Amino acid sequence: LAGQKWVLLTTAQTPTNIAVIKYWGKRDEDLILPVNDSISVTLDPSHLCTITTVAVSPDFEKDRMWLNRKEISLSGARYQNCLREIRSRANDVEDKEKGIKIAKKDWEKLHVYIDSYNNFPTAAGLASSAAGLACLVFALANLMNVKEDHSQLSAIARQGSGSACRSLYGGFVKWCMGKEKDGSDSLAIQLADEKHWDDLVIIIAVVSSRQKETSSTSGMRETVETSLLLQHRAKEIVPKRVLAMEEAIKNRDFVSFAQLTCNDSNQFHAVCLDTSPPIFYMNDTSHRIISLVEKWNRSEGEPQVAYTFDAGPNSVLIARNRKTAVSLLQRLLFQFPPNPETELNSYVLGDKS
Ligand code: 2P0
Repeated sequence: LAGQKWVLLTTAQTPTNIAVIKYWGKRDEDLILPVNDSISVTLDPSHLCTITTVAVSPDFEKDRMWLNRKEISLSGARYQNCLREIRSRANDVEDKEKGIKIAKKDWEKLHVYIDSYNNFPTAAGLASSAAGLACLVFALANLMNVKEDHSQLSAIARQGSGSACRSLYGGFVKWCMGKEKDGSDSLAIQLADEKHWDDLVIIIAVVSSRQKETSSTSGMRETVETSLLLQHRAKEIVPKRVLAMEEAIKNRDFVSFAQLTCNDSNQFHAVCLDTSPPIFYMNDTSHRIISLVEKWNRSEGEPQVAYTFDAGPNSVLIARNRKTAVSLLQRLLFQFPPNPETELNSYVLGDKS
């Protein structure tokens, strides 16, 4: 950025989120409106996250973006929608130290540079778009002095990627599907903050860091078009499950939380299998991890660990406390001894030591 008249910049860091009641299927593709509510847990921001710096300068001739140090196109509708929505809410900005003054009306003419970096594999089913788009919207909102609250910003992030709306908050978050045609009430709310249930330990077993074959966007489009099971899930199953999950979170009821989380993950993958042609996100290693957890939970008489899998084979394991997490790691390492052939690595999240 050397040689510019002036540059104003800001940096934001946003964690990814993992759904425990899944979003899968849109009722409006352009506005990104889902067919059901979803609930997620936001990870500790010091682990899997996106870091985004946004800069503005009168010398920038067009908007540009770099993702993981490579320039990417901003011409897609999703980026354009987020940029337009944030710009339309921009306010006066003044940096007295640098002697910079930007009037509200000037934002329409000024261009931005965006530098975004994921500290984890992109598009490998670890919700990179969730952290990425939430971070982009949050950073731009800070730069442009947007006054909207987190829920209103979440409705903008949603237009970049559905799951991104849930990354604007920490703790447990619900994306309310909303009823309005314009999507104004399809936004995220916080159910409980990050301190509410801090016994939980999340372990992500990276089964493969390869990019997935079917993107979430095209996968869910095919599911909406072909799966009858999805309609039953969205209308009959998820509304009841969301209420039960809200209750489990409120009461820190791990038994119910784990059962609902595992059931919902399995139903999401059943819906993928019910798609024509079928979509397979999990692999043999994923299935072995499910068996390991199911057998252990049954032998203990009640769940110790919950598992959930997104649009990829990597497992997210939620242990009820640190002691259980240690035991889980031992079991995983015993069954999948680290060697290049198994491809299984573990990251321990939520470790405060
Ligand atoms: C979720 N997933 O609730 C579900 C579970 C994957 C499986 O949200 O098209 O990347 O950008 O709205 O948000 C992945 O979908 O899709 C996702 P778009 P997105 O986390």
